[in-house]
Amino acid sequence: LTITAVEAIPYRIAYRKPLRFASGEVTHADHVLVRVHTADGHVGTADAPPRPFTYGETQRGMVAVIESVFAPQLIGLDASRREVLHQRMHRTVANPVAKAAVDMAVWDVLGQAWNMPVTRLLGGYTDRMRVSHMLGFDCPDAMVDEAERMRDTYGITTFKVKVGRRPIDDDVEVVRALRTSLGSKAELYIDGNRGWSASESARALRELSDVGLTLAEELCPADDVLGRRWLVAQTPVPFVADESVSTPAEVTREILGGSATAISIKTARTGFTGSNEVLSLATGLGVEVVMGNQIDGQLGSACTLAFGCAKKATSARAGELSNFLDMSDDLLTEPLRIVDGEMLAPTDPGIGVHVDPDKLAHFRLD
Ligand code: MUC
Ligand code: MG
Repeated sequence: LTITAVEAIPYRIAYRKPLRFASGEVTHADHVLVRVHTADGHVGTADAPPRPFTYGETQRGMVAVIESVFAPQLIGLDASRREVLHQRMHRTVANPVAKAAVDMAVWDVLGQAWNMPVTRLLGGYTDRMRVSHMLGFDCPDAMVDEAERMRDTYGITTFKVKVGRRPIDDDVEVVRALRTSLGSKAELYIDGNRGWSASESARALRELSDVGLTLAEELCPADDVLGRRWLVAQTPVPFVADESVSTPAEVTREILGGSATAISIKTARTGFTGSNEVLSLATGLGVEVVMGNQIDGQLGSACTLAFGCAKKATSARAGELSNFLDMSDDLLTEPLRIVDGEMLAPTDPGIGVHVDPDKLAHFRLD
């Protein structure tokens, strides 16, 4: 399983409609496809979505760090020696999404070589996850229409609502409208992407106290250290740390510091190996997790699904798996399917999905 090449292929696929949220907007999947080749002919594949507004990575920067720093460190190494691989990559600080994609591509190689789905290698807890759909900013009517369409077409009944706009009343109105339209059984939670101050967040939570939210995510910045602790101490539902926890150490800091009471796990930023570390920390510290979405395409969503299905704690809640539905096209030979609000983990060896060479040739930018 000697690694012979690590490719970083930039590609661009348009979204049918942009996803807007408090820290930015995404109109195109300007991602990087990472492929790890081994001497015996295995090719592991994973996806790296750059999020400059979250981690500072860019598409060109990710290609550069993978080709010029990681590839020379990894070529010649046996793919099964993941600890060596990680120690080498971690000589470079930051770059979480580029590292995560290399990690997952290597797991894909191992699954293929050992003839086993990665989700089984990681734990094999269940074969399916319930799906949560993320609703980007729009007017109340449009957000309600989208939620109803997701429910009627795919059976999805869990929704994460983007908030963090000013004045806060606009978002409060949206969440109320969703509750009215979807009824008491639908699960609703909010994600502010750091858009509000701690006091605005507290006011919004008070105004929404009768709406029955199940989670509140990154309503204000973690860097507002005392304000955020003050907010979390009065939040009646788990307060999810997402972009404030891109490493295991940050998980420890946010939880022990009282700045979060739940963790969003994103395979796009911690891969499979780092997500395992984050999950162990979260369960060890006694806080809940949710499988988050980095505005992933189908390959990235398949990775989230593989990890989510592998463990009891990650499959307990609905995972954010559906935003690929808004892309105008994708790279896979077989599209992922959502039926009755659930997704089934792929059963082929490795990550278990396959890139269509013609689609890649069409969308690649290099
Ligand atoms: C989320 O949960 O915040 C939006 C920006 C990003 O990096 O991820 C998404 C979803
Ligand atoms: Mg979030």
